Amino acid sequence: MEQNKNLTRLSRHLCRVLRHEPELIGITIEYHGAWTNTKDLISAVNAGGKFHIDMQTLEEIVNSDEKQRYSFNHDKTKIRCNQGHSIDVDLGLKPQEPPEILYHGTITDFLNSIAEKGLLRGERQYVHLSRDEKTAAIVGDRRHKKTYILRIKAGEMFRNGYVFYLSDNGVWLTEHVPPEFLIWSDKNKSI
Ligand code: HQG
Repeated sequence: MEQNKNLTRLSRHLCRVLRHEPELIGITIEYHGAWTNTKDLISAVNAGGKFHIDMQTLEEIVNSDEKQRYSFNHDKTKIRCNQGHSIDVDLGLKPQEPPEILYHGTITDFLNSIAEKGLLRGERQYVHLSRDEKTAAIVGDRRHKKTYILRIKAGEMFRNGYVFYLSDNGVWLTEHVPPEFLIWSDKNKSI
């Protein structure tokens, strides 16, 4: 149990430096592919003093992550987060046709603003959309407030020229969802 908690803390730290703040531990993220050198990452994490990691632990985190947040390259000399970046990187994802409907889990506090402006990417490179309601609910629930699930007319957006990508771990990404492509159920009904 304690071991799991440590791995979760370590994994959060890895997400933070690989997606948002590489400068925190002095690593560099390649623009193309968002890769960082695995050995450099391990040394930099350990030099930070707060966490200890070795290759075996890193492999355990990559393999056991419930959202498959990380990938190694073919020979494990490089590692990256599959999505979620706020730093400027090109994951090299190819545009894809999305399913007709996608889902977005959020909280009721944000609904007025979303109704007005649509879904904005905020700090991240893309708006994150889920392929099913269950996954969207998990995304919304992590804020521990009243969750709301929006449906997105992704097929219609696609036919209107909006570009979608599918990350290696199954998250649909697009730059902006304008309000006209949102499907609302009862706004006051939480799930
Ligand atoms: C909301 C986690 C007001 C949006 C998750 C969301 C996901 C607006 C928040 C991944 C808005 C941004 C991404 C508008 C959007 N007005 N609020 N116009 N448009 N929002 O964290 O989708 O664990 O950047 O609804 O599981 O919550 O990190 O995006 O609530 O997969 O791997 O602004 O992050 O994955 O929050 O989560 P986020 P998200 P990881």
